[in-house]
Amino acid sequence: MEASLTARDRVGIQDFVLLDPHTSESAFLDNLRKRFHENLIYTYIGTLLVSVNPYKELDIYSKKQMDTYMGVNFFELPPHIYALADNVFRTMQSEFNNHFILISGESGAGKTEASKKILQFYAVSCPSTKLLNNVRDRLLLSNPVLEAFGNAKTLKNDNSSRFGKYMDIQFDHQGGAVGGHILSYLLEKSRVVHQNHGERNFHIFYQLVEGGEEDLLRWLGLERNCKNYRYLVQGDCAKVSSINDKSDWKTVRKALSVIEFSESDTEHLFGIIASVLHLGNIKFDVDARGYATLNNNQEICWGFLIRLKPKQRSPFSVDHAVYARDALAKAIYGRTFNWLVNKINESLANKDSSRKTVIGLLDIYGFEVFSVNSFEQFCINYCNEKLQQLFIELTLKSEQEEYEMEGIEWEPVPYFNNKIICDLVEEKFRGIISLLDEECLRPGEATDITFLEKMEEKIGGHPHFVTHKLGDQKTRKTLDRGDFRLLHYAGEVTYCSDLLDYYSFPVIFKVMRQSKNAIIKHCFPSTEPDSKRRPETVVTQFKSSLVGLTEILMSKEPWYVRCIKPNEAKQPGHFNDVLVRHQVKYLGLMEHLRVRRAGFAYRRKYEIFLQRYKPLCPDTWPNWKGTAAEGVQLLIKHLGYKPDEYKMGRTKIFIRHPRTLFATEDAFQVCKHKLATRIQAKYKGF
Ligand code: AD9
Ligand code: MG
Repeated sequence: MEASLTARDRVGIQDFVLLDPHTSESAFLDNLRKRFHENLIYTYIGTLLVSVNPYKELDIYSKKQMDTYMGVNFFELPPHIYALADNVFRTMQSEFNNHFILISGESGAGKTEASKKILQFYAVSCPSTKLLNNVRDRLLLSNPVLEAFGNAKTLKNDNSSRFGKYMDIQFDHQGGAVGGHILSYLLEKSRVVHQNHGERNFHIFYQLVEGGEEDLLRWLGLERNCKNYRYLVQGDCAKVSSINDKSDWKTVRKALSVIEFSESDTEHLFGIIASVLHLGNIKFDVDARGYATLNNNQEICWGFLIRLKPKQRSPFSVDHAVYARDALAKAIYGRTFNWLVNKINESLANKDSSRKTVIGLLDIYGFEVFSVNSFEQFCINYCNEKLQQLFIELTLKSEQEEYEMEGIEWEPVPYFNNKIICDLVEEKFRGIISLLDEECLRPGEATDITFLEKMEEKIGGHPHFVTHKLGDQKTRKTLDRGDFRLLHYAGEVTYCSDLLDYYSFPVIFKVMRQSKNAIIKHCFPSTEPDSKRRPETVVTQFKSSLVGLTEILMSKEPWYVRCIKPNEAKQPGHFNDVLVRHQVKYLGLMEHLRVRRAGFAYRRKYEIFLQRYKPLCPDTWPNWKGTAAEGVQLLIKHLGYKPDEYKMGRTKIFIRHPRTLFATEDAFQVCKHKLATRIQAKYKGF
């Protein structure tokens, strides 16, 4: 039986566009499953790449594989992330414009791995010189450093990104990688002081304690035992079988030196990591009047990196003092992380002012649902809504609008537009963020419940918003009084309503300025905005940063990698139909396929198309007086395009299959080569 299966039966089809035109969701799933079981984790929908996490090492990322994919047309080899990377690179070079690759999918689906594979491909495949090798190493090694400080083990993923990352790789005229720039988005700072059961703090803490050299630990006053640090044990899983903190420590150390961190930078950096651990161990006693006192001067000395007077008394209750301690630990870590990103950027910066093109890589924390979801999940999931919205805008919506505008006959494909959920969160005056901001303006009066009531009053009728009081008709599941639920594009999430901005502690921040640690001094400047003037809330800042990101992306040409998680158990070989079907649905893959199939893979403005390909029929042009559209018509007649292969729009030519354009492009390359040889021959001997 097995032997009689055709190759197509066994390995499925490498581009969904080629499946039966009436592909059902089940057929889509069958194809994905077949390929997954054959270790074929990549499949195309046109130029979009679908990737299913194999949860095991595959032998498909070698240098040899990279070479195989370099400079080869998209559809000539089995789908691969290298094919996509190569195609983006070549398009950038031939059109000399900017691109970005949007990598999306839920937590643990393989986004970060995908982004690393792309970066590695560029590092290996781009033309290089000794100077560029430096840039290349720094680009590559920025990853382990940022992952150490910004990733952590969660229940969903042992190496979960807890910050959003957008990285521009800059290329010169020859296609050499000459620099880079990283933008980071909202780090999940609460993890520094609290981890849920089965989760860890950021990797760097464990790396330092497990792998740090004896001398270093002694100097930092640390013991080689994670269990001794309150900030490391709350999740009760300091050791993770898939993670080797000791060897990761060595990698990070080496990476820091390549990225040109000086000895004193690294000393100060690890000093801060240690100080956060010491801070976490500070205990407060209660004095006769109920105020918190500090008797353990040892920890506070390490913690604040300065010497305080013995028996320092705080003006807080113990609860407040603990809260202030944790707020400080979060602030220190968060600001140090930003410092780290800036420092890496300095090392990646390209000083040469000649014009460059960029490929942007977007790898952001994926959609996630836990049993308790708080402020950070709200931000992460909102960010994913925004990216889904961008995807819709750039593919489904704009694609269909373009056909309409260009007067191309078109049967519209219906799709779920998640704009309604984005609006629910971010609309001015009545979106959740606006309501949250309003509540933050009433410190002392506003509580979780007043915030909840405000939401019930203003957005209670919204079909994607549920609270206990509003009843559970929309989801038929019970809710606690303090919670609210959002029906996200990717699933329902119940949030606890303690999203309110917290108090700030200017007194303690002032203390930080006395620190001898250069990074701390830099991160807590004396020109800190006046604490009496209310700064923007964290969530509003985040919203603005996402608006900024959208603008950056909209100015570039998009490419997509949609990552799928095959099972919740992080196991190889398990393909959970229900889970995958759900992702195929919410990622909008079926709709994308329908639009792709009914539509046209390529389109070019008449002028651009004509300009590039007119050497292919040289006799026509010297006395040519017609419009660009007429010129293109002549050109494609000469090239022998069949009527069903293209359509002429108002301003552009639409080409149905990539292979048609590839054939034209190949012919063009041959023609260019011939021309160059002829010119060389002509001038030989001069
Ligand atoms: V999150 O939103 O940051 O929590 P990601 O980034 O989507 O998530 P990640 O890339 O970290 O997920 O992948 C999770 C794990 O899956 C990795 O640590 C690997 O163990 C595994 N993985 C993912 N992609 C591949 C792959 N192409 N080959 C082998 C992979 N293993
Ligand atoms: Mg990630």
